[in-house]
Amino acid sequence: MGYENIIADKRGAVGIVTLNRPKALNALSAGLIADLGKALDDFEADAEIGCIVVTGSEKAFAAGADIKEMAGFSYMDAYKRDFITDGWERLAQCRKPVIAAVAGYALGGGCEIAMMCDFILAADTAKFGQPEITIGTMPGAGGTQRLTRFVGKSKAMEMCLTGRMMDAEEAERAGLVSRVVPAAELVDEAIKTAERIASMSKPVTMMTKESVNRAYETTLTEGVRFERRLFHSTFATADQKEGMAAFVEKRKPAFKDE
Ligand code: CO8
Repeated sequence: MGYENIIADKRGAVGIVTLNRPKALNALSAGLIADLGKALDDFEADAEIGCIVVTGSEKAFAAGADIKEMAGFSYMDAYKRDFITDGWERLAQCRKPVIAAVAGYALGGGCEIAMMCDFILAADTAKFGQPEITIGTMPGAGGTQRLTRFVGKSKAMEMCLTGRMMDAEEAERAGLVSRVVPAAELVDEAIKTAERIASMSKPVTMMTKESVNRAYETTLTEGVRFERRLFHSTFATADQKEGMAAFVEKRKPAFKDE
């Protein structure tokens, strides 16, 4: 799995994507986004993989879209290639669970792709922000929408209008990240968490992810109905039989992903 802009690695049941453009603080060039999309396609197709981790470097998860690449775009350049939907949304469309492990800068598109993952584990060095306003543009990969859902209107509005960064502690308080860990432990902790998720029944983790995500798309009544139908469908799986039998027999379940 050789890529120019990322490192894709498989550790047991966990797929790991490390964004790897260190000289540009992992700025999200078209090439990087294409590499990320291909790696996700491979991990999704690999039946062994039950969870994916996306991470960057100690200094930067990603410092945003590649400013040098897009600086000269005309409106027509952006419109014709549907700049943003060409590849970026691949992460949000993953069916397998994806964890963002963020150290250092997660700015602009970097913050946006972290928010496309299912949850964010942050190093104590993490800094989140939507600084597009400071370079004469605005978030374009869901920043105004997803950040608002994570942290509420007031904080999202302040961050998008001023470009102010949020540190890891504030991000945890605001609900943007699930947990903060020491920077030196970030990747190990993310992999450990991913291994735990991957040890569950894979189809049931996918259903659970689908159901949680539904909460962002629908009313409470419809969301609960959707959840109920998926919950009922777990009783058609061999893994539900195995999981409950193992509990009763006081042993570890051996899920078969069926
Ligand atoms: N794009 C291109 N190059 C970048 C970017 C970027 N976003 N960020 C950093 N770099 C490059 C720098 O140009 C520099 O390269 P060089 O050495 O060749 O000059 C190198 O990375 C190191 O950067 P700095 O010297 O600036 O490092 P500092 O430690 O001094 O500063 C910062 C770190 C604060 C992160 C600073 O680099 C910075 O402010 N970067 C830009 C942050 C930003 O504005 N991000 C938003 C970009 S716009 C965006 O993301 C829009 C998203 C919409 C969706 C996009 C769809 C494609």
